[in-house]
Amino acid sequence: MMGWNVHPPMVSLAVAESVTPVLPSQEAVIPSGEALTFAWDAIGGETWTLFIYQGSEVLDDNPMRVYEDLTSQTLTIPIEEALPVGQYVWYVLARTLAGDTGSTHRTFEVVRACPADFNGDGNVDPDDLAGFIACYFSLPPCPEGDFNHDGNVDPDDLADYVAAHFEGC
Ligand SMILES: [Ca+2]
Ligand SMILES: [Ca+2]
Repeated sequence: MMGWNVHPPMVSLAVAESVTPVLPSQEAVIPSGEALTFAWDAIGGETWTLFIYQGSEVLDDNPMRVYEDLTSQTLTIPIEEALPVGQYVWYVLARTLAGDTGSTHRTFEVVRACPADFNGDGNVDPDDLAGFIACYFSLPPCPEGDFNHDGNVDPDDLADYVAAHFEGC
């Protein structure tokens, strides 16, 4: 008599061995308004969840974006959903029925595609100059006042912004 040929269900019983961020690279600088592609390597895993946090630290309760149930090891955020200018940290969870495996955390920064467009409205006009000056002279200066990204807000930033402003984009 022929036996029943019973196939077990296709279920992974092991957690993923590893998941490793690939793109964007650590501390990548991405111009605003561009599609942004994330990619990761994984050993094991069935689906992936991508977490993106604003700032430079993972605050577990408060991701800015969560992309769940991804079935490939890449995700592109389209231009229409582009992230605003700022610092971000991200990681990926590789998920199986047996549990989750998290990647290391990576940071990246979204910067203005046109630095002189200080208010990000697509034009360089006097509003941008006024906005930069207000930022520069506020106490304490707002972080965007560090126009040359050297960690300080000082007269070099004002000079660099004014030069960029009159150069335009
Ligand atoms: Ca503007
Ligand atoms: Ca500076």
